[in-house]
Amino acid sequence: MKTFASEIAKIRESFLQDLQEAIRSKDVEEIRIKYLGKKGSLSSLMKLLKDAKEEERPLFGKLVNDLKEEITSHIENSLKRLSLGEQSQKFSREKIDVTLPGRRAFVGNLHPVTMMIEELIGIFSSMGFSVQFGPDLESDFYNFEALNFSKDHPARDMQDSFYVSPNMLLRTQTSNVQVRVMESYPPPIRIVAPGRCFRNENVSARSHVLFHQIEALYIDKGVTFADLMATLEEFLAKFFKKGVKVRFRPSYFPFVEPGMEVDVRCTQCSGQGCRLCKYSGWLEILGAGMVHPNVMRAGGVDPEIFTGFAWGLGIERMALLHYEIPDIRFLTENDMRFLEQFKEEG
Ligand code: 2U9
Repeated sequence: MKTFASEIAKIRESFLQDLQEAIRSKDVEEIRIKYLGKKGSLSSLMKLLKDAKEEERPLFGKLVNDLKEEITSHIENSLKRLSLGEQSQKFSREKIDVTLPGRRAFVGNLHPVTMMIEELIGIFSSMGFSVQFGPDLESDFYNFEALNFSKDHPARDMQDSFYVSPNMLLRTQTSNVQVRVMESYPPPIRIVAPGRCFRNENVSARSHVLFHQIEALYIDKGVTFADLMATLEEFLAKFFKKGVKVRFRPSYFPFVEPGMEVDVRCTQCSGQGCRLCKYSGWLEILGAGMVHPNVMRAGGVDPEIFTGFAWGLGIERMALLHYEIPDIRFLTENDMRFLEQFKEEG
């Protein structure tokens, strides 16, 4: 009896001592485990109880229970007290200063190639052209055959185009879109087709394996070369601002006849000769021509009834000229220091 009662007193004393030293609610939790836990001091007392004499057991049991109640109530009180203090400390630490200016959210901007495409689409939609898209992966028919490329044309070579199978390749120009539109809709057709194109070239400051084009097609009864020249002059005046001088040079493309290349007077030196125009005084802007009768037939349009014009333009080339970018590779490297320069004000 004596040893059991003194054991209880010892535990009680050590508990009160421990509790006095507790600073945080975490400490109190540890104390709870130490005394009331499965392997705690009170559990060991219960084991002693088993060895006690029969007549002493009820009294011992009561003593253990009383101690357990006392410990529990002490622990609850300390936890309440400490966690209140901890909470108010946390609140004062996390105080929000509502008068501070807000943090700016990250705002991105359009890619210069996208801005260029949108500007060109804007001009052509104001002239009555609608926008059409087509697949990047295309069959030999839509990429070459329908466009009057001869069987032995060098562009068809494995070395110049990216083939994924003998009959399928990454398109080398967006003309596949126009052929598909000619097949699906009767004239009049007045569309522009922007999109990605791929050519197996050596990458340099001026050319890349991935680039973008925008091509146009206008087919109706009585469309003439004069219509083509007037449309291009109007477009170039809108794009390069009024008064720009335009030059037409005869050229050859398999899908048009006759074909030409179109230059504007150098925007930097007005024709004096500078690095931008390679001292020629002119900037080569696009290629154009009257749609070849073979191409009309391949698209299911009768060239005896309808005529049409088409042109094509490299977007990256326009972006380099327009934004004075020295190297085409900047456009695909995703360097934020480069891209952020195209952020608009505001
Ligand atoms: C159809 C019929 C004719 C589109 C044309 C060009 C001339 C041209 C180049 C410009 C720079 C390609 O990106 S570039 O290297 N394009 O010179 N494109 S006529 O003629 C077509 C298109 C579709 C059905």
